[in-house]
Amino acid sequence: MSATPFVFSFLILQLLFASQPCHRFLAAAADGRWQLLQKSIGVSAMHMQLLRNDRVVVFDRTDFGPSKLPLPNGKCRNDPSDTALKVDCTAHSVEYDVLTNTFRPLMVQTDVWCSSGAIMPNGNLVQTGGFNDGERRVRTFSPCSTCDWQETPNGLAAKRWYASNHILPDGRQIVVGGRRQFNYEFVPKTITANTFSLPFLSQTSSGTAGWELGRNPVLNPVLYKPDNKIGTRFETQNPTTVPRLYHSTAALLRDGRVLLGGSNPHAFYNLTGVLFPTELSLEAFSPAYLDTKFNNIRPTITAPKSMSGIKYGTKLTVRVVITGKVAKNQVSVTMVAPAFNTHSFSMNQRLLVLGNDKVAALGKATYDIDVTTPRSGSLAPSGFYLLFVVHQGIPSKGIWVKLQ
Ligand SMILES: [Cu+2]
Repeated sequence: MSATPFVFSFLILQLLFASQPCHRFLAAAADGRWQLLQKSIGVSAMHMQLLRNDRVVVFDRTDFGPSKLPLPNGKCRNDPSDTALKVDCTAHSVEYDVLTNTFRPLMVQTDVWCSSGAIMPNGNLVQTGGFNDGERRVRTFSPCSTCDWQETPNGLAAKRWYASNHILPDGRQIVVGGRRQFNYEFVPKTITANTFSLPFLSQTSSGTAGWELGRNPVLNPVLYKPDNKIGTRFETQNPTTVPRLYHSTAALLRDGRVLLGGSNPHAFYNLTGVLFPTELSLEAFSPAYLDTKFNNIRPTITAPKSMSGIKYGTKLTVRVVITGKVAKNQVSVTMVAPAFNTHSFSMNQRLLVLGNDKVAALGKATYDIDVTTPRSGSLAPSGFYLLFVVHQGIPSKGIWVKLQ
């Protein structure tokens, strides 16, 4: 299921803008750039998870009728309990490859609608719950180019639709709540009782952000700059042309771009005749910090190599190349956990700013940055992180590291 290569689609976009000189994207006043990566991946990106191989698992729901992407090799899902289609030969999940801008269909067996998940210490996505026949499922996706979903029936002790997950210091996930579930549990299950009451969890009493009631979508991203003076910390970026409503997602990629998908899905992939149609496209947003005018102060990490293992509470030397003038007191090393995205927010978020011990120049443009890795699993559970070097607010491309 390969599609337009990245470079090609980017050129198309540039041409499109060039032919519309009055297009507001060209406004000099604001920053940030949008790329349409895929016009349609066939499913709506209601949930997204970046994996350690720079591929993103995307899924929507099975009770929506046929998607716009057939399953390969005549595969079909036979599901007598599905509320829309008992036999469905289309995909409701895809794997999107960031590096090649291609995607392939994946097969979920049960309804994953409005579900939750997190990356485990071994790098596998463990996703939980959903709707109808999917509400007690635990599903695993391990990163490999031919892998597909593995499902465990009754993997959850309680039915969970709209739960929230977070990784714990010991590497388990806590799965909290879900519709009418005022309790939490752990994945993998413990031998003893696995649901614990949490009575203060409650639902909103009124109001809704999605479906036919959503209005006034926000098209401009906002960059938050925590070190700026109060009153100047939010920087508005250039707008997209694609409204992304309630069921939309955004994931930080290793190269610093943000992948966006999903919106307001309508039953049966209804793409016309509604205010905000089901959105099957994927876009990339390049915030102002990726502008080429910052390339002379942008670090390039040359060591360690991506996928290196790092240990707790030790000195780590990160080598970078910065061609321009370096402000040694404005260099930091960060680690970002790949979050699980759904409903316009990310669960299992974690951003670590490592203690910067020393920046030493080695020749003309090469620098060694000594930092201390996180002290324990309480600060950073074991697993895969994106490590970035940030200089004067401008990030390098990330590398994957495995903290253990
Ligand atoms: Cu939802």
